[in-house]
Amino acid sequence: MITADQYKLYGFLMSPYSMKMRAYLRYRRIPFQWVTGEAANTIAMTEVEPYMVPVLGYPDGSYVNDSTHLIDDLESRYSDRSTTAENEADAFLALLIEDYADEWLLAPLFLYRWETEADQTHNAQWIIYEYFRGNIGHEQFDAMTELWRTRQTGMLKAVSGEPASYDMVKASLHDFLAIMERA
Ligand SMILES: N[C@@H](CCC(=O)N[C@@H](CS)C(=O)NCC(=O)O)C(=O)O
Repeated sequence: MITADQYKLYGFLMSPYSMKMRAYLRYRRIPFQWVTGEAANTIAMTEVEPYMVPVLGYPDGSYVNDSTHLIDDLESRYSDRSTTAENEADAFLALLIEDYADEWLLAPLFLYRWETEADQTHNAQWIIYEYFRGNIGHEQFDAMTELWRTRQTGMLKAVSGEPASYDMVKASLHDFLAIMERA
C-alpha cells in the first residue's frame, strides 16, 4: 500500500547506485515508493548537491543522497534484517566490498556500457526511454539520446582510463565475480 508518509526513492533502473539502494530497501523491507523518469531527475537537480541519483525522500520531507551514507543512516534507524555483520572481520570485509564496488566497478560498468557504438546508442536510448517513461514518440527523444550518448561517452576516459588498460579493467570485474561466486 502506498501512503503519503513513505520513503520515496528517486532513481533510474540504468543507475547502478539506484539499483543498490532499491535492493537495500527491499531487503530491509522498508516500505518505499519508487519514483523514476523526469520527476526523479528534477528532485536530483533541485533538492540535493551535487546532482546525482539516487535521492531518498524521507517521510519528514527531507532529501538525502549518497547510497553509502543513506545505508549507514538506515542501519541506525532500523534493526530488523540489518545488513551490518556482527562479526568485526565480516563487517570490515563487507565495507571493503562495498567500497570496491562503489569506487572501482564503475570502471568496467562504464566500459561495457559506453565502449562500442552499438552499446552507446542502445544505452543512451534506454536511459532516455526511462526518462520519458516509455514515451519514445516524444519530440525530444532523439536529441536527448544523442546528448546523453555524447555526455557519457565523453566521461569514458575519466572513469575507465585509457584503451591500453581496458583489458585489465574488464578482467578486474571477472576476477571479482569469480571470487564472489566462491565466497
Ligand atoms: N556516491 C554516490 C554516487 C551516485 C552516482 O554517481 N550516481 C550517478 C548515476 S548512477 C549520477 O547521478 N551521476 C551524476 C552525473 O552523471 O552527473 C552514491 O553512492 O549514491
